[in-house]
Amino acid sequence: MPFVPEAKLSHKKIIHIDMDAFYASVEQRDFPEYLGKAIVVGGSPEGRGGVVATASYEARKFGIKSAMPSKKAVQLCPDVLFVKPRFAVYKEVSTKIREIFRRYTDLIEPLSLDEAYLDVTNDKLDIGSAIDIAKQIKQAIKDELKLTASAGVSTNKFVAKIASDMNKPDGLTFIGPSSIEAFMEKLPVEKFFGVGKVTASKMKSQGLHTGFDLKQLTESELIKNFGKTGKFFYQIVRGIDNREVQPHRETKSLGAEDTFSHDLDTLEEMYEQLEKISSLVANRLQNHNLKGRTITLKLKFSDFKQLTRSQSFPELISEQDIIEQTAKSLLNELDMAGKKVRLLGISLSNFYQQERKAINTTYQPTLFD
Ligand code: DCP
Ligand code: MG
Repeated sequence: MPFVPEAKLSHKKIIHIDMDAFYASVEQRDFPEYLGKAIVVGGSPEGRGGVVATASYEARKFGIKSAMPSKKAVQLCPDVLFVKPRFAVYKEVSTKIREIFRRYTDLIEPLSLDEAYLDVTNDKLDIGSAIDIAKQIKQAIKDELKLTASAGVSTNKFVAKIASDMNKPDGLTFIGPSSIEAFMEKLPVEKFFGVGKVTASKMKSQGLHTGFDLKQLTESELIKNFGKTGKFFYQIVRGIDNREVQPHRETKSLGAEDTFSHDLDTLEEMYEQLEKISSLVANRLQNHNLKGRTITLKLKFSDFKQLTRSQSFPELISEQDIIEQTAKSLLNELDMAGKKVRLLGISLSNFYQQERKAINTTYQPTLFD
């Protein structure tokens, strides 16, 4: 047997799979009249419109994206077709892709209906090569579900997730242990977990453009500058991410948040953002078939200080109106004089017990929450 250094033996094999333009691809699959067309799922061209859940690749060519107000989508592409979401169908496809994953491993951590981490260090079929497993999974999704997925293969979750996004659609990207550090050094700061537009521009103003630049800072400098995420930056630029794939993670809360390109200092601007965010939260709750009793508003200020305020209800909530009104009234109770807000978020928690067991995914998991 050839000599294998111990460090090599302990490498995990992680795959991150993410379906391509998920809702839109399902609609194009089931309704061929949408094939080759610019379509968006969610939102509507009339009235308040709400936001777009996702856009077909044809629509993305016009600059249309997830979470964009419908009005903006129409401005970018007047011919865009609005399609009503069919959550039950997406849920069914999601169950089927998880069944495909389960042929290879039970260590599956879904992040949303269309995305999951798989730990295939010891795969059930003894295939061994994570790249081969990723190829087989992609092929099974194509053959059995007539959809495409993109895969990232690496030795940790962070790099696998970035990799799955690199060659979309229908991509397969492998970043092996010997290339992780070089890869992280070249990675633009925007791609780092927790770096929104504001942090990115703050980093750039300090001459920090890539992982290489971040690597020149000490751990305490990073923590001082970027709060608790700084600790994660320190490790990940060195290729270290020891988070396990967690197969039975319960949903404790589900929500959405946004970091703004400029700090908000008027209540009007904040209200406007809360409207958008509550529409996203309501979508996601529907997506996961969840209702909760507690609504939490989260704010992060320009000085990185953060606070949350919650309100609980006797009954289960999932309606956008209630979420929006509650978030606004929680905001009204705060003394916002002279405060600048860089992030707003709304989440629901305190789910109905039965649902809580059935579902094991949060939409955008936060590393340190
Ligand atoms: N979704 C949503 N609201 C968002 C983002 C996404 O409702 N702000 C829904 C619609 C997407 C699905 O979740 O189809 C999966 O999200 P992704 O971020 O993976 O986006 P897509 O699969 O649509 O596109 P991509 O090919 O970039 O993964
Ligand atoms: Mg996707």
